[in-house]
Amino acid sequence: MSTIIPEIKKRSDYQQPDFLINHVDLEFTLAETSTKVICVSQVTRNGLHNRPLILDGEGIELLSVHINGIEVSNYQQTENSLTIDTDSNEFELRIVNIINPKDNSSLEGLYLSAGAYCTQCEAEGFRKITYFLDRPDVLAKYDVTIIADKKNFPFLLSNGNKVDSGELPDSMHWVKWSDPFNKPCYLFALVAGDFDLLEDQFVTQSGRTIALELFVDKGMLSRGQHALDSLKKAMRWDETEFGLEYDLDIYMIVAVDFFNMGAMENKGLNVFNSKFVLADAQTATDEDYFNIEAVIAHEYFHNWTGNRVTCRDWFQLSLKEGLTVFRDQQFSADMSSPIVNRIQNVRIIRERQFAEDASTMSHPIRPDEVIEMNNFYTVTVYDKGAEVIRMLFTLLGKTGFLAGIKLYFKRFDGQAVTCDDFVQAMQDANDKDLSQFRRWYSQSGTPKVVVTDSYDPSAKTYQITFEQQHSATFDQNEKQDLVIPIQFSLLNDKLELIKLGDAKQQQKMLELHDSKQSLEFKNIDSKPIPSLLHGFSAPVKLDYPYSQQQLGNVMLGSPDEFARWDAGQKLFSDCIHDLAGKTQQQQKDSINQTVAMFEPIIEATDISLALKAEILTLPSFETLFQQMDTVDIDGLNQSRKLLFKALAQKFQNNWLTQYSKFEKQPYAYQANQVEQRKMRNLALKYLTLSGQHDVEQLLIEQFNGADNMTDSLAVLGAAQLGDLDLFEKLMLLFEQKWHNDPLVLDKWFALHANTERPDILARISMLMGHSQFTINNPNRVRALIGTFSFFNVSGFHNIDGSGYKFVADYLIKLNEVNPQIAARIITPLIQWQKVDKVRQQLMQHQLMRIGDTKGLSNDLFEKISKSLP
Ligand code: 0A1
Ligand code: ZN
Repeated sequence: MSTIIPEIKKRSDYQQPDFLINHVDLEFTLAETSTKVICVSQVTRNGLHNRPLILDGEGIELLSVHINGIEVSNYQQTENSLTIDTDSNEFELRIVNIINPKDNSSLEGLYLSAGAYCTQCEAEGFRKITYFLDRPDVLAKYDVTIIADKKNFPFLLSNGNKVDSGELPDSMHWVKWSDPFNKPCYLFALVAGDFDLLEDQFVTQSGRTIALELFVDKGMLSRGQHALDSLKKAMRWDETEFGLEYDLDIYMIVAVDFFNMGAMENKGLNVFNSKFVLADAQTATDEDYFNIEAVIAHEYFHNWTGNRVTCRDWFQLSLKEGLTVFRDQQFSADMSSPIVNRIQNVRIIRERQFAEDASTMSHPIRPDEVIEMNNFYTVTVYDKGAEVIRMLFTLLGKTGFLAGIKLYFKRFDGQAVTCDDFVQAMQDANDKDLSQFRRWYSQSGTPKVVVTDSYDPSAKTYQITFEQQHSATFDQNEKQDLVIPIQFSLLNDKLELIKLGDAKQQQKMLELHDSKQSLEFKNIDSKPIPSLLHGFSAPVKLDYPYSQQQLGNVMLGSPDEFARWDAGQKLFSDCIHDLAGKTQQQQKDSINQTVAMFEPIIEATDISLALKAEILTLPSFETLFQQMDTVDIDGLNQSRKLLFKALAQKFQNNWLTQYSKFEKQPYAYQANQVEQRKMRNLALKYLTLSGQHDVEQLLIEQFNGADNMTDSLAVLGAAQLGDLDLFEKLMLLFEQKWHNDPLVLDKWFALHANTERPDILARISMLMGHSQFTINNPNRVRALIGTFSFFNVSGFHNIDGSGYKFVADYLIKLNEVNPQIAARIITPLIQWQKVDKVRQQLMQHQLMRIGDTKGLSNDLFEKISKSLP
């Protein structure tokens, strides 16, 4: 490992800032390699002390420092700070510096994205723009002037309202923006470029008219409408559901091609990865449409949960992210199918969050220690964080939850606060003691809830016992009991619901807070089947000794759609796991038995088509992986394929019926069409796998006749699964059609990257030379290298270690270009804990190689150093 050990920051070390900045005047003169930044801050000393002012800064060329108009030179500069000693308690600080956006490939601070200037300041990117107190608890009002060449940069944008503009000699122009709201510098944004502009308006519930402006690459205007419509839906939804109205007169969204994450909620000026803005039927799938609506909403909802009330320090990130993800999940559920949404949320938790918690990167939703903050924009902070908020919602009820939210804004609007402040508001508004619940914020790991039951036929009583179990994680040995809401119901053997409790309720909620709690039900005629964890009421692993028959009953008869889906998934996964060590005949028998249980689902009329398609979808390899302590990679992959094929063959005729029964309509992103496409394309997959000889014809017809990307891509996905020559042929045609459209081509890169073939590494190396591929664009890198390492099981985990070496070689290069993306793509390599010993060693060897890289970033250092024994 590299020898310079970066500083570990601890949550418990939090100190108030020594100085505050309440107003900032920024002036940018944009030039590719030398942009001039003038930053005039109104600074006040915070408290009685005589410590110097220490500003953060990285990669900045300092020109001058003035205090109250007088140039000073008694400052000290280090690689990442500027220290200024002064006696003044209140002063104007003027800093002039130069930065180089062109050479900034980290995509943090000010950088160039395909010729346009843009910024990304969360979490700690503002320090790459100028020396500043780059921490979220320093809130200031910003006035920003941008000066640039008018021809190439007709649009000059920043936060707030445009207050003035003018022309300058040499075809330059300037625009001044003023943001009336206090904000931390991570919400600052600047964009300059030439775009196509889509304009609209939104009238708020109180009657104010808001200008909506969406900026996209030239020629992409027709792909912006869905994003704009989504924004208006999100604005209305936040008013009706949360009573929250937008607060500025203008809301701008800019789509850029080079972006590390999904999007960024900068006040009044969101910057988006173009992947989450641009859509039309030809180029975007139903999933893309869905994601765009969700991400647009997510960033919009941040205006209150994140911007109006922000985080005191970065350890509190889940304060804004967990809450905002919960809000966007509720919104998406209201906009489309709640059950499909919930299933999707749970898949993320089970495939990725459980994996994170089982790895050396395990951390609570409010981490205690951080080296590189960018490493903590995780599924734990975001998605488990949202599950924690959802549990509060379940425990307090909608009314109680909204009362808590109201109090939270009343108390903290305009402030930078902590997760504890949030829970306190929930507690006070509901008069409910949440002290034990708070442990969800400090404890990492996936709890296990073990359920046992017994029935006494003579007394007609049924007893059910819930026990919570917690194992040590890599970051924490000591664990405590949590408050776990468990929603459940009981079914009798006729699949009827048994009434529970006095209120004649059929669903019960147990608040499990002790390590073990039992409930007893009287007057029960026969041993019930428990339907457990309705709606995935807590992010836990559930353990109940279900028989296959009982699972079948829950799948067919539970009142809760989530529980029905979950029972089906368990039937599938039990079958897959049990195949190991069986003879071929035993495997066949057990597969047939499982498959037969799904027959009634295909025929079912009491569930939506969308849910039906979800139930008939096998659990992913990643989900199955997380269910085991040690995994035989090849065996698991093989077993999953066996079941997949058997389902395809057993229901061959049904798949053909499902495939053919829906009348084709011109593409629209509408619920009924989406679910029909989903079922039809699932059926197409199964048909291909079933080996029916005329399936090629179907594939070709759909490929040639498709008026939308969902259907075209489904053909490629199916052909890939069938291992057909046709796959290669169609991929070629696809590339010819879309080679000028990188966002579409990403789908093609990804399909190549997760194809199982012996020469996969040669194929990926060749694709790295494709004219549209560049290591500088995170979307390309994620599509090709990310897909390979996360999803190509046989290629990445090749027992000769070539997959690991390939990824490691790439990461060593990417470390220099974009450490943030490198640290994301390393994830599968650090998750070696469950694989066999041979692979563990191969993986660790590659981690060590990366660890020895000269100039290793903090991002990679943190992940590798934790992960090596
Ligand atoms: N706050 C954004 C996520 C985000 C975080 C960091 C970024 O760059 C380093 C960019 C975006 C969100 O939750 O959408
Ligand atoms: Zn967010």
